[in-house]
Amino acid sequence: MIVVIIPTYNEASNISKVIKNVFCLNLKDLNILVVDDSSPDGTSKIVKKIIKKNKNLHLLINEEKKGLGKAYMVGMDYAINQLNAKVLVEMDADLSHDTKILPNMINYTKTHDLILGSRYIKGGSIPKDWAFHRKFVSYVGNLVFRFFFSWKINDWTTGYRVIKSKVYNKLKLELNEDMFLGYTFQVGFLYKAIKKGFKIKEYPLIFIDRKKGSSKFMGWNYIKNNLFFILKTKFKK
Ligand SMILES: Nc1nc2c(ncn2[C@@H]2O[C@H](COP(=O)(O)OP(=O)(O)OP(=O)(O)O)[C@@H](O)[C@H]2O)c(=O)[nH]1
Ligand SMILES: [Mg+2]
Repeated sequence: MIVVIIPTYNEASNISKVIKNVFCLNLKDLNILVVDDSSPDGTSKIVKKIIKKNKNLHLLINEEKKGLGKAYMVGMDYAINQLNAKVLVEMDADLSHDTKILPNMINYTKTHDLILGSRYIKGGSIPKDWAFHRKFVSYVGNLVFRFFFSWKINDWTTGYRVIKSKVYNKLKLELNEDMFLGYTFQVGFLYKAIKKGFKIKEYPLIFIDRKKGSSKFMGWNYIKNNLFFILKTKFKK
């Protein structure tokens, strides 16, 4: 079973379309799990309506907004324990992640444990019309992670990933810290997967900027949390 996990916070304008795009791929044994943090815009109501017509769609609602990492951890536990997932997919709800490349990414699970949709390899890209500060944070952030952790990975912060369940099972106890509740989850997960020797592949991703809904990306918080993670990892005794 493959479970595509889509974390949502106020994605009412995008959620139906992303669900449709994934199911249109007609992949065998594929379910979608939406993990919503009680979005005030009613995202979960829309998902509940679609569930009535589609038994391959599931919804988890967190009472509180505890961040992206927490949503993924809750979702991955549910996907593995309740839906018997062998492969997990991380995908944003805002249509930034091209679903058409998903079958090729999943195909690489034959030879790899973790497949990253990568914006910083040949064939991949970040949006041309991104504001300067977004480009700067993304590009320089990735350089910093490469410098401190590994030059072998080009896109450390991508949120489009195919992950064998065994990778999450191996890492989850180490990720159960406050530090990983937010966006730092992505970098922390990857760092720990490399350290454990899992096989990683990067696949080109042309990242499309969101057209609807608003970004939850908080620049300063993101930088602060990631710097804290680097310091803690690199300079602890
Ligand atoms: N459940 C949950 N989902 C979240 C939370 N924060 C963000 N998300 C979802 O995580 C995904 C990525 O968030 P975005 O706001 O698109 O962040 P981003 O892609 O880095 O930023 P943009 O490019 O500006 O969209 C989206 O599907 C969000 O709805 C959260 O606290 N809880
Ligand atoms: Mg986004």
